[in-house]
Amino acid sequence: MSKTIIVSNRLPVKISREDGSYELKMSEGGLATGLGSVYKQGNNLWIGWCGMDVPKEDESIIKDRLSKENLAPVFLSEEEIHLYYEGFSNETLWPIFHYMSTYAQYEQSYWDSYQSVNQKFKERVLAFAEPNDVIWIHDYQLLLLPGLVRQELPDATIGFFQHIPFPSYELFRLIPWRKNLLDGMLGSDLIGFHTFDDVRHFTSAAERLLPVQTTANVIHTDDRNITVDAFPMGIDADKFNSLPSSPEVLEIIKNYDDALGCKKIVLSIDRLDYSKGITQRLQAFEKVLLDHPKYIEQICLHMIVVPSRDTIPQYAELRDQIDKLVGNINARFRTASWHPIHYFYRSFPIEQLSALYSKSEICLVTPMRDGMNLVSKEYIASRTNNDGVLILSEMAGASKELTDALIVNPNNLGELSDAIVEALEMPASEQTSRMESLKQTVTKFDIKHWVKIFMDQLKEVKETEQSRRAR
Ligand code: GDG
Repeated sequence: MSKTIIVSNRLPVKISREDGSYELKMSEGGLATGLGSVYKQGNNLWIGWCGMDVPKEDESIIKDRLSKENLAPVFLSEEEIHLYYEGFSNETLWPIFHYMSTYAQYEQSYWDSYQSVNQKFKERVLAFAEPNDVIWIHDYQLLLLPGLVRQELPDATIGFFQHIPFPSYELFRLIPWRKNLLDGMLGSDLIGFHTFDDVRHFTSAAERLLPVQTTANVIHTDDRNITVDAFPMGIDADKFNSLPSSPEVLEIIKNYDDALGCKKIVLSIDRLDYSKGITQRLQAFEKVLLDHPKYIEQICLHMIVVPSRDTIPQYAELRDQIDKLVGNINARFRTASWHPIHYFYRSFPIEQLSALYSKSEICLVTPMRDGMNLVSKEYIASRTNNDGVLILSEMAGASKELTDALIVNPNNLGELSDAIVEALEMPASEQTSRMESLKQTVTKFDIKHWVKIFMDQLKEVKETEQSRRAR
């Protein structure tokens, strides 16, 4: 019987070492939840890096522990993490794919390691895969993997989904190894992105750089057809909708009522990343206080920045910039009983996030570029009274679906601060009509729907391709 294999850079599990033994904690993230219905069944499995440097002699312990959960680890050395993950994935592909080309490094050693780690993943896939299996590969760390697997298993069904944007050709062409990356991706039968713009950029790059033809969203190589399509990812909307009424979250909300000390809360939640527009958001908030002093002692920005990639110089620099901006704004505007920005550089349990989503009158999501942005959807799903206002950057994939948010260009400081004021003043009836329509979208197109439509289309394109070949 055929099985499904999910492959991603990281496994949906956190492993920690305590007193000489290993502890596993399953991830509660959206992708892990959505794909749980797939990888936990029967012989299906999920292959990925286990998230830590494991001593050789302990590898078999980890393998055995994980195999009980249908997980298969790939072991990466510290050097591989540095060159393949921090290096090529996050210092070459990430900035280019997010239109920050001046941040990109083109290091031969990064590329060499990216190739060899993708080979390593291939070996792991081949250790489990059989000819009729369905293999679903995720994201920009593994762009070469579909092609590598295809060479060994020509009949395998291979899907690939990229969670970050695909840039326009003029950006993508900057990468010295651009053709190899496209060749790798074209090993798939179905390639998915969050938006049609990404689909368009990808097919255009393939047409310009490779000897392929395209008809609509199908790319024809000499011997195969590859379908490219948009699959906007959703969230576990039921979970975010029911969390605010759970006893744990109600307790946190009760404590917040006394502690937050401002009439209206503007919420901001991101990983530390220059693509997320955090400094622009701070400047816009400052402009609101400057231009509209009536909001002093009335509003506050509750800002969570989750530590991420801070060994990479640009991330460390960004952290310093944020510290400085927050310090300046708080020093400039604070009063004896109030300060405008509550800034946290750490991550919180999901119950705490849920409490903040339900307490905050406004959610400010202003990335310079974002594949989708799930925070915007989680905020909507958490608004059980159908009030609150989402301010959303037009550069986030989510803006294509969430058209009833206040949509802004994050580079336009004036527009951003006007949107904050508009949100602060928005009548309750308008909030409700916008939020009801947003909620319909987020509830209908949730994570389960996303997994289903991708898997269904993968099956369909494979069947079409097989019957074409049989003719
Ligand atoms: C990539 C793409 C695309 C945040 N703080 C905490 C916490 N979070 C969770 C949120 C949300 C997730 O992290 C962030 O998701 P995003 O979509 O906003 O961003 P990326 O991490 O950059 O994800 C992105 C996504 O892939 C999916 O395809 O949307 O465009 O860049 O779920 O809730 N979770 C917890 N504590 C925190 O403090 N537990």
